[in-house]
Amino acid sequence: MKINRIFKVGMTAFMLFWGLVLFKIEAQTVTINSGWQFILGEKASTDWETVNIPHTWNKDDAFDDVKGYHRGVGWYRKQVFFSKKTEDLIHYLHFKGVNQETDVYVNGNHVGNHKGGYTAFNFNISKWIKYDTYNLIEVKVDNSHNPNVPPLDADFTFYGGIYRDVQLISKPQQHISLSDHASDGFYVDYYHVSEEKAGVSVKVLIDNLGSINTSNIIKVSLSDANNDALFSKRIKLNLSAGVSEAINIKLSEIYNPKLWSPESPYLYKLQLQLIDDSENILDERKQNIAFRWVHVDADKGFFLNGKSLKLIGVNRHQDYQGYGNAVPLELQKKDIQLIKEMGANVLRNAHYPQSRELYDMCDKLGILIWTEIPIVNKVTDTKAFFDVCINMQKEHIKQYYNHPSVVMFGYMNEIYLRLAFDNKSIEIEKENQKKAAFALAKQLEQLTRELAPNHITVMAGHLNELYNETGIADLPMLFGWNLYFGWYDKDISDLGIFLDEQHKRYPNRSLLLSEYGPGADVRIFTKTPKKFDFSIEYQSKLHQSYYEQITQRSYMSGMTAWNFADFGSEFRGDAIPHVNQKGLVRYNREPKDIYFWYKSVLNKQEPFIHIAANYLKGLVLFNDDTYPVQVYSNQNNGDILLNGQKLQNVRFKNGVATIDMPFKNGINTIKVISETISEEKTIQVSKMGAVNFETYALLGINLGSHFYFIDKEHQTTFIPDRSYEKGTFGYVNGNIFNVSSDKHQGMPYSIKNTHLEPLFQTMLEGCTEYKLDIPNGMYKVILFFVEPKIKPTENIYNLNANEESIGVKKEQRIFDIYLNDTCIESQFNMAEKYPEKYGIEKSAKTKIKNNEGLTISLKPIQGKPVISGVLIEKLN
Ligand code: GCB
Repeated sequence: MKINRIFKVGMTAFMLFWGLVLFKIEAQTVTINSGWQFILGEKASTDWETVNIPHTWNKDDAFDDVKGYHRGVGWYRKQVFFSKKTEDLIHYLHFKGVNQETDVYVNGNHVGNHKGGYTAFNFNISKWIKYDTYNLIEVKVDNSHNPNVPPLDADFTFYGGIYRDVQLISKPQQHISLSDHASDGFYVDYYHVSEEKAGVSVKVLIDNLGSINTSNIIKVSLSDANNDALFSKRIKLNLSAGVSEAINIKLSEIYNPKLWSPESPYLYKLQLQLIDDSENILDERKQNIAFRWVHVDADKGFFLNGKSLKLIGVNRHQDYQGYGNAVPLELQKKDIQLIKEMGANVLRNAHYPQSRELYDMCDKLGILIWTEIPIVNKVTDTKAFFDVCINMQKEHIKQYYNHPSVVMFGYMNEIYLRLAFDNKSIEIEKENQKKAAFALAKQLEQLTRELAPNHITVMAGHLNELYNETGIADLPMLFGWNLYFGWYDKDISDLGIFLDEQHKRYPNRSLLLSEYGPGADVRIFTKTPKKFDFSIEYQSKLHQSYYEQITQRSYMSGMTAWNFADFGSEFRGDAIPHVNQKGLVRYNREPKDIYFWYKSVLNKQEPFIHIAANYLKGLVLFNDDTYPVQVYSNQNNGDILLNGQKLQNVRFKNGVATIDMPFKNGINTIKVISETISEEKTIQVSKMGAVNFETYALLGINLGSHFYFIDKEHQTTFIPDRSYEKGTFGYVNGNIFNVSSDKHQGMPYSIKNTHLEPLFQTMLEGCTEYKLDIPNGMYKVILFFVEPKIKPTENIYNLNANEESIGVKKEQRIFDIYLNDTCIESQFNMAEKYPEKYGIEKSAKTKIKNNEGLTISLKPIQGKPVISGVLIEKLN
């Protein structure tokens, strides 16, 4: 009795502490996202926090200055009340996405394990449930590296947690199956699809989990987009106790069906009902379906409904600034809207299946989908790994099969990437790796063709002969090349040359450009865009050229830009560390200029003009210098006006015209007038003759760099460096420091203690004198330094070969720092005094007199001095 009371009191406290909600469950689907208890690491009695799903434990630590992020275990738990009234129902826990291995327990009983972070799974938990009381659901999630679960290695962050909805699905004992790889329990196929007629057939799986035989009816109905009924069919079934049945139902053909396409995504509605002998509806499903057919031709590219269609679109990762992968669905849906507005007709969900709700949107909006599972960079040659991959592809195909938007099923990305950079394994090991990847690809290809016979099978590879040599590129129906000419490899113009050569060598292989694009940071702009400088201009240049090269080649099925949005990749040291910045929109989905350029070439719906000057903040020009501004439009031509004066009439070729703007000092207004619309933008420009501080109080210079860098922290734009000429400023000696001769990012690493990577990463080396002919007065001078020679991290995406000048140990460089004759720091030795990759600011006040200007001297004691930036503020 006493024990019982203590228990009750304990339970009440326990329940209050957990903030439980009591709800009654009937035959229904309930999303149980709120009020979970969570603990990072192993289960403990204290330190649980309350969280809501979607949830990840890596939304912050994957972006901090500390290397790595928590890859291990996290526990979730929740109490759920089950009423006795639901005792006859079958209860499933449905997880839409948990990264990456999950173990589920109900009242302490292990109900199941699932491997793989991007597909849904169900567990029938009925036999462990206690009624008229609370039931403890515990979920152990583990995102540790597991050699038997893909992805093993990839350029994106593997955020851990329950990051998609969790549902409790309660069904009568006879229901449309939930046990076939967490699919919807039915598969829609089409027969005789043509412009004249089209038919639908459906395979439905029915489970009778009760202990008696039943007689039921399965009813299939088809209606048009206005809900007007077209056909309906009822089939009688005798279901034996404890047995699952598969029923194939063929509906009559429709004449003159409305075909589905990006311009006209017409959807029909299919409804399935399982009915008992008293005409009660036991279970039902609804699915939008569409009539369309696709094929690829090695010479003529991609065809939809028998007509050639150049696929042009984007790849997408699912994460979002501030959320990791636990992104509210509404935000994700906006992505699909943005992709449609851009005019894209294709979306590659790279490198894993994404929320099904987004596929629903693509069905409705008319976006074709390439969907794939995350077997990326390498495979493990074990049966366990192969089994997980096969199961994952089964789940993937079965769960996504019915979406009309899904036309391509893929299963591998750049599977030879690690092998190509492997300089540790011996030849025989490499041969084995080649064979293992090929063997797995062969199995997955066969499986995909069997399960999805009306879809196109796909795979993507990187720039390497291995895909040809092994023959892996000829397994899928369509092979995607991920090509980064003008970024990781050679020049932008090499794209077409490479593709033509491939097409000639492999005339029967259908090709698509599955990835391309440079990193771009909206804080960086330049008149002289270069490879790896992260400027918005280089992004525009590369995308525009790629578009031209692909659209000129009819054998190319299409192109999908890498990437729709910037995304998290923890090990990266780009201009924003831990983020891959190749997005057409930023990590917070704010469009970069290039997004609008795509819109101008792809979206012909409404007249559109965009002046690509959103990010030209703090532009400084010397004397008569002009600045090239791009205008994007889907119009034929337009008048360009600057400050009310007509400069010229331009023709928009491939959506773009570039105009050299003779800006004046101060605010400038650019106006573009086309036949139907006009667009205006103002931009603040400082014209610089002598360095006189008349038009600005702050002068920041990005040393060793050709680009402007907008720095919100110091409220200024650092301007490009130059060699000294009397009357202005610049370096007297020294060289631009680059870890790689053809890449212009200086050092591609995350720098601790700062967000100003583009300022620190680029620098001058061996500069002992830097002169600024500034007028007399009091100044505050800040100098920026970082030691560039550090241990390289293993980052094959940034630089691949060619890291000539990166040292393996920190270099001792010791120098004195002078402002004119005053030494502000002696024996400056970064390697010794500061942590690795640490951004250092040295600040001092100095008085300039006798028109002597300012000379910054870095007097070497050992090694060559380096310096990344100068910021000068005139005090009086
Ligand atoms: C690739 C990979 C992709 C990377 C991308 C990049 O080829 O397929 O996962 O994120 O390159 O940005 O380097």
